[in-house]
Order: sequence, then structure tokens, then C-alpha cells
Amino acid sequence: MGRTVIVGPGAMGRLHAALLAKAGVDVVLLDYRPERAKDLRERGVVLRHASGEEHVALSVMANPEEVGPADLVVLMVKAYSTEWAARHVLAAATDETVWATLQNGLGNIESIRRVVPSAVLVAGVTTTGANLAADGSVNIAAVGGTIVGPIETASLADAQRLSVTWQQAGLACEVVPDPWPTIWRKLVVNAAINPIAGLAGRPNGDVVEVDHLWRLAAAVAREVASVARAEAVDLGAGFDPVEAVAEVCRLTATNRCSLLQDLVAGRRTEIDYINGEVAKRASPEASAPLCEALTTLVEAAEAQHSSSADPEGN
Ligand code: KPL
Repeated sequence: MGRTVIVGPGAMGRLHAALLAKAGVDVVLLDYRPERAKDLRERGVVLRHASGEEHVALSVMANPEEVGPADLVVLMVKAYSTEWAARHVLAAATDETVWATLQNGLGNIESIRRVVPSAVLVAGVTTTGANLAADGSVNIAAVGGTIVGPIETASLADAQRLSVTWQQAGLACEVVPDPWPTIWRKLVVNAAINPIAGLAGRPNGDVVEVDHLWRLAAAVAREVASVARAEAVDLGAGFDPVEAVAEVCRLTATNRCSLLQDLVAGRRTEIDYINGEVAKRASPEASAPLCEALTTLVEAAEAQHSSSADPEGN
């Protein structure tokens, strides 16, 4: 197994690079900011979890020319930075490189394709939750599972490149032949929780506990599921969109969702890639007025809070 390059020094990028490095995987974290890359390289990363904290030394680089050749590139930047990040890491990739996205929302695959039309692509979701503390350490909320599968001409063996790497670090990772149902199931959850918890300024648990928030979230969940069905995505016979959202709210009750964290920090949010993408896919058979309205409201809130010009949103 060759080198793994993780792109993006946010909480998820730092956490995964640190877990892989600890397990002896040849991994480089790519941070486009030379100063911050130097600092991270010199000081390493502190991972903070329920049972304490640990310090992990990391290989961090800023110049993609020095990073490659990469066997596996994993994009861990905000969805709106995917195209920029793919262009940035391009110098480290070869024709055989497997490109992986586990990012939130829809549109990441298209962003990578715009930069590398023939990329070997795998995509999926992860339920691991982490956030970055003010001092740059990583607070781990939960180390969850990852599900990944091949896109278009990629093969199951390509998806296994990621799962084998993840498993070396003790991270649960399942390979599925078609990742789209999994991606849409996560989208249902993000579309119903993120804008509502974000605009209300509440932790995820309140979305299911507060009656008027829950009525709205449940309606959004149904709306996204109906757009998925109209897109011929089979969410699975046993999948109940409303129950799925309720379950994540309960499991992550004290979490402040990523959109809320972004709004509070004055960063751009991923709303365009979550509810905004659902609204774009709406049709007369499956309309998405709630996703459209929530996108507009979050964009208005962003305009009030916005301060970040960081292309990676980190
Ligand atoms: O993925 C999340 C996010 O915050 O973006 C959820 C599942 C809502 C957890 O907070």
C-alpha cells in the first residue's frame, strides 16, 4: 500500500491523519497554508476524547509537488472547497490514484470530475464526529463507521483501497457496490438537522425535543426522501426518513452540528451542497419548498456572520 494523502487540516483531516499515522500508515496531511503546516509538523496534533488526550506526530506538507505519488487521496475539506482542493493536490496524483470523498452533501464528485475527468473515484459517508478546539486540538465526539463504494467506472477493489487503509488504523469501514443510497440517507439526516439546529442555535437533541422544530425537521426528512425516490435512489425498504433523523438527534444530542459551528465561526456553511442541492433536484413530482426556504434563510444568516475567505473553510 502506497502513500495516503489527506487534504484539509480541519478536525476530520487532522483526526484521520493522526489515527493513520499512529497505526504506521504512510500518510501525509496536506495543508495549503505553509505556516500552519509547519506548525502542525513541528507540534503534532492533540486528540482529545472522553478518556483523556494524546499527542500524535504527523507528516504535514504544504507543497503538493513534494507529497506524491499518492496511492489514495482523501478529500476532507468543506464541500464548497472540493474543486479548489482537488486542483491543489493534483500534482501529487497519478492515473492510478484513488480519489475518495466522504464529505457532506452532494456535488463533491462533480467537483472532482471537473478537475480530473478520468479520476478513479470512490465515495461514501462517515459517522465520525469531531471539532477543532481554539488551540488546534481535535475534540472527538464519536469515532463511527465509514461506508464507501465505487463511482461509475471505479471497482470494488478501488473502494477497498480506502477500507484497507482505514482498517489498519482500527477504523470500521464497509465497502458497498453502490454508495448512493448511503449518501442520500446521510443527506436526509443533514438536510433535516443542520439548517434547523443551525438557525435555531440549538444542539442536535433539541431538534427532536422541541415540538415546532421537530415538525419542521420531520417534514424536511420526508421531502428529501421523496426527491431521492424521484432520482431513482433506493433508500431501502426498512428506511424511515423521520425515524432516521430522530435517531441521529438522540445519538448526537449534545453535538452542535457543523452548520451551527460554521455560522458561529463566521465561516461559509455547506447549505448549498445539502438542502441547496436537494432543491436543485426538485421536480413537479417531488418538490422541495422547505429545502429551498431553508437554503435562503441560511444564506441570509451567513451574509450577516461571514468573515472567512479561507478556500478550504478551515
Ligand atoms: O453530520 C452532522 C453534522 O453536524 O454535519 C450531524 C450528523 C448532524 C451531526 O452533528
